Amino acid sequence: IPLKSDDAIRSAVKSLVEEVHVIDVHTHLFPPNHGKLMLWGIDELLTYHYLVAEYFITAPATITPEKFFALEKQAQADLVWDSLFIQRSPISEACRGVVTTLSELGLGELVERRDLNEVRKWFAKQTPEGYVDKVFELAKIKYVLTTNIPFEKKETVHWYPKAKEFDTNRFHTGLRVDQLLTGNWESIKEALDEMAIEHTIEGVKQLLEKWITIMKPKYFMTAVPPTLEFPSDEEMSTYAPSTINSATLLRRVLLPLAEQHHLPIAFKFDSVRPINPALREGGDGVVTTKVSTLQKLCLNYPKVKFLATFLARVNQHELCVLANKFGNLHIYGCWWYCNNPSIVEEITRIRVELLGTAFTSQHSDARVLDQLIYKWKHSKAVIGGVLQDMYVKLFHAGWSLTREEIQRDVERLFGGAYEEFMQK
Ligand code: FIX
Ligand code: ZN
Repeated sequence: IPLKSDDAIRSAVKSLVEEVHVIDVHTHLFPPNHGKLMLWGIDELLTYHYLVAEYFITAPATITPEKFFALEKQAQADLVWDSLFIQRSPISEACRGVVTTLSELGLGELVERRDLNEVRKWFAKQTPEGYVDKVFELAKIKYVLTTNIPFEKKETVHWYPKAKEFDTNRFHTGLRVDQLLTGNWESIKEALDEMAIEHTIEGVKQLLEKWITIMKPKYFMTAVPPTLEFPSDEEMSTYAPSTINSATLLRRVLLPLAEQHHLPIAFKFDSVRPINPALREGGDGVVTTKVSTLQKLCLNYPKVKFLATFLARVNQHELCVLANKFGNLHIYGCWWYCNNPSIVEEITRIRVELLGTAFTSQHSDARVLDQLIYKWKHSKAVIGGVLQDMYVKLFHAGWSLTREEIQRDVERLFGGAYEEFMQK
């Protein structure tokens, strides 16, 4: 039965978006059996690098980043809590996220009393396994994609020589290979040595093929350094086949592997790292790079599928135009400094207007499990609002709408379009 009024449409869209179970196409989460790599709980939430960077804007000169990072996690969290939640109101997006998370967990009363110690006691009673169930249920997550770096020893020990078993229905892996595009030969060499593979271009290919077999990733993922331009054929022909640099690792290793193994490459453009190294993970910045680098990849590698997200706000429009031209390109999420309601709203409007439902509206980028709760709640509120407007406009144009039709579209925007693209 068609929905008969603006109000009926708005309330249907609102509840369908709230209720949809999402596929989170990019996170930095780990399953419980990865030990300390799995981050969760109040102290991790408070020391998220977004909050640490915000803390340092106004931190006293006596607390340098060096001193801060030398403290125990709980002491770091105390400083952030006191500065950003007690001395001022937590109105930034990252701060509000902590508040939303605690409220959704049912700790509203403790938040009301600003009782950090009671909050800690509540978390101390949770188990990692039980907490994963709780968070996935609250945040309404079908499954998440994880970030798995074959060049990080602290990660690879969980996979090699013996792989740990974990819940692969809820944690899908992504093979993260930034070291190739940054030409970080030191860490590539270490990984080669670990598996006794020779230090050649062929060797790097072999290494990644081993990791594909071990990790069974759904895609390759890498950030694209701002200095990397798509190397021309002419440029490539000047390199001896054995030359190892980011251009050859891109064109002689990553792209051929993607094609041979039918693994899409998920790119992240426009980050620059670091602009203030003392802040560690929080020290990276944003820069506007050329969207045409991606256009060249899509054009020259029609058999490779690309997922892409851009960090610079000004690139979002150009990116949509690109996605409108290439069936081998799929846009995902509003990344990091774009994951703020004002920008999510703007980006989502442009995307729907140019692409309809052929994109993935958001990813969480959660590093701390609990963040799934607020990142999805906040994003859904904004994206749902935009969709309400879009469907009401369509209704006024003369198109009748049913709840089922809207549900089909919403499912696409929160994971279905990603799966369709992956299966293409
Ligand atoms: O490159 C990435 O995957 C980024 O998302 C992270 O490195 C970044 O630190 C982050 O957490 C942003 O949300
Ligand atoms: Zn990330």
